[in-house]
Parts: sequence; C-alpha cells; structure tokens
Amino acid sequence: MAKLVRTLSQNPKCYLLHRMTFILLIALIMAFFGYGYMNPRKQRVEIIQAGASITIRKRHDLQGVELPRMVLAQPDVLTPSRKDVPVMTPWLAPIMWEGTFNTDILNEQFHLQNTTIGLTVFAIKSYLVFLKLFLETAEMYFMVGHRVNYYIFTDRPDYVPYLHLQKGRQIIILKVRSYARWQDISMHRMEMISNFSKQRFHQEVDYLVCADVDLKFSDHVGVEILSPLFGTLHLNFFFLSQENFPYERRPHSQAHIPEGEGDFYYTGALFGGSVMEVYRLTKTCHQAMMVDQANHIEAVWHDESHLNKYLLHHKPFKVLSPEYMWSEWLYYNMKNYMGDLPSSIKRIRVNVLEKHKNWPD
Ligand code: UD2
Repeated sequence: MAKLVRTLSQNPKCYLLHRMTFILLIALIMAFFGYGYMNPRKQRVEIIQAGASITIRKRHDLQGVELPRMVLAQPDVLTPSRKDVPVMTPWLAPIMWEGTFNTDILNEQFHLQNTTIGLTVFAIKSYLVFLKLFLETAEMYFMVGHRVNYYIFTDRPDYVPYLHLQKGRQIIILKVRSYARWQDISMHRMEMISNFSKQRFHQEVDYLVCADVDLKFSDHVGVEILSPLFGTLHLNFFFLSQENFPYERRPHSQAHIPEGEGDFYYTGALFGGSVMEVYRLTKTCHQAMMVDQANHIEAVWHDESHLNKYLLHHKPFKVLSPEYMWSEWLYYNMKNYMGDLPSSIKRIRVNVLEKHKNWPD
C-alpha cells in the first residue's frame, strides 16, 4: 500500500487526481455537517421564536406588567378533566367546576389584559346588615390579585361599613331609591345596573359581576368565571329535570317559557359578563318587567324569571356550577330530595345566608 501511495505521488497526473478527490471529500463533509445550519425550516423556526418573544415583550411594555414566563405541562386532550359532571353545554360553553381549569394560566391571561372587574351589590333597607360580611369575604376570595371596583347600591350611604381594602380595589357607593316591597327592590336592580352601565361602568371596568348581598364568599372565585355573558346554575334545580324548573309558565308574562323548553334553571343571585352584555341583559329584563307591570302581572320569581328567559334566548358563554352559589340551609331543607352532599360538589365557593323577609326596617 505504501509503495502504491509513493508511486502515485511521484506521478504528477495521479497527484492532481488525489488532491481533487481530497477537496471533494472535504466539501461533502462540510455540506453534510452544515445542513443543520443551512436548513430553511430550522431558520424559519428560529425567526418565529424570535418574533414571538418580541411580541410578548411589547405587550409587557404596553401593559406595564412583568410576569414570569410559565412552563406548563402539555394539556392531556384525551382525558376529560371531570367525568362525574357535565363540563360543557350543548352550545359548547364550559361549565365551571373545580378541576376543569388552571387558575395560573387564567390569571396570567387576565393580568396581561389589565382587567378591571366591577362587582355590583344592592344593600337596601335592612339588607345593609349583610354588607360587612359580603365585603370582608370578597376581599379574601373574590378576584384576588386583580383590580376590583365594588359598586354598592344603597339608600343609606352613611351605613356602608368602612373596610381596609387590598391594593387595586375600591368601594364606590351609589345612592339609589328604595321601594316598599322587597320584590320591587329585587326587580329594580336590573334597571339600576343598566342605567349605571350606560352612564359610567363602561368607562371604569371591563366586566361586571352582579351578586345578591345576603351571601358570603368561602373559597376562590376568580377570573375563570369571566366571559362576555355568564349565568350560575341554581342549586335547587341542578339535580332535577326540566319539568320541575320554576320557570314562568303563564303565557301573558314576558318571562314566559313554554312547557318542554329550557336549558338550565339559573339563579338570580350571580350573573355577569362584559359591561355591554350586562347592559343588554339588564335593559331587556327591565323593559320586560315594565311590560308585565302594565299588564298587571308579576313573574313568579321576579327578576330571576326574566333572567332565565333572557339566558334561554341568549346562551351564556360560560355556566357556573352550583359551587358558585351554594346554600347550606336550602340544601338542608332539600336533603330529602337530594340526599347527602353530592360528591360532585368539591368546593363551596359562595354560600347564601339564611334570612327572614319580614324584618323591621
Ligand atoms: C332569589 C334570588 C334573587 C332574586 C329573587 C327574586 C337566590 C339565591 N336569589 O332570592 O337573586 O332573583 O329570588 O325573587 O336565588 N335587596 C335589598 N333589600 C331588600 C330586598 C332585597 O337590598 O329589602 C336586594 C339584596 O341585594 C338581595 C337581593 O335584593 O340579596 C335579592 O333579594 P332576596 O335575597 O330577598 O331574594 P331571594 O332570597 O328570594
């Protein structure tokens, strides 16, 4: 072999051939190892990644919010989050149950949008007694870490309790008139929310959450509930079939829902959405109640009947499970029908308090 190499190197023609073969070999090696760098697909991936990080940085600059980058496990699309409860309506709105959402992801999304949430609550006449507990527990559990405006509608602003609030949260007291009957107070909430949505809420908040006052927050209620329009399943009727729902069945009421129709029975105690959608809902319900009043009829469950009619015809984007409006005492009274606390209720987030309607003013 050594002899052959020496012979070749002594021959000029063979020497040239040898050099050219060597150069060709080097070029081939370079082309092979360089493929990874030259590959256009790889370059495109890097450009996309660079583009994405610039976009995110811009959004941070714009919003002035600094958030750590989240590293998350890949979602498991083949395993349903809950098998014991319905997690989706037939119109593909999620039904919010414990275990169906990731609070960290949602918090980051809503922080990036710099979301402000308005919580409306009415404390008129004797119902002022509920306000302190309502606010204290809201400070502990409601939209923690987000900007919140509490809109307190009352006939007695001087009696609104003083509370030390977390950063980014404020109380706004709105003086409104009272009515003689509790039914009128309850129903006129729709009118007042629609008026104030038009006058000011649309400039101050992104979402409105409308709640009864005679309740306490007992666990996390966060941005997972927010969507353009949401309603909450009424605990009493979640376990029952449609023919047992207490919809308004008299055809001459504007809240009328014929037998055989209906999706769910929603509680009047917790609903909401974007300011625009809440404006549409409350305005429509108020106008319908005015028509009923002119026709000398009052819907069986007042504003709640009209809310149910509205949500039947305007499907909510999210539906909150009874975790979001539980009632120990109602449940106790209904136990014969419902049995022990259903295992589907993993967390009780809001509790309706027991009360008596005929308190002295
Ligand atoms: C149900 C609904 C409620 C409403 C009502 C209509 C639930 C848990 N709640 O509750 O949302 O649709 O039916 O019949 O299903 N209020 C005052 N002062 C008063 C009376 C009422 O501020 O003197 C306000 C207060 O915010 C109260 C709300 O109106 O939480 C509703 O009145 P309610 O709680 O007495 O009505 P209730 O328990 O029948």
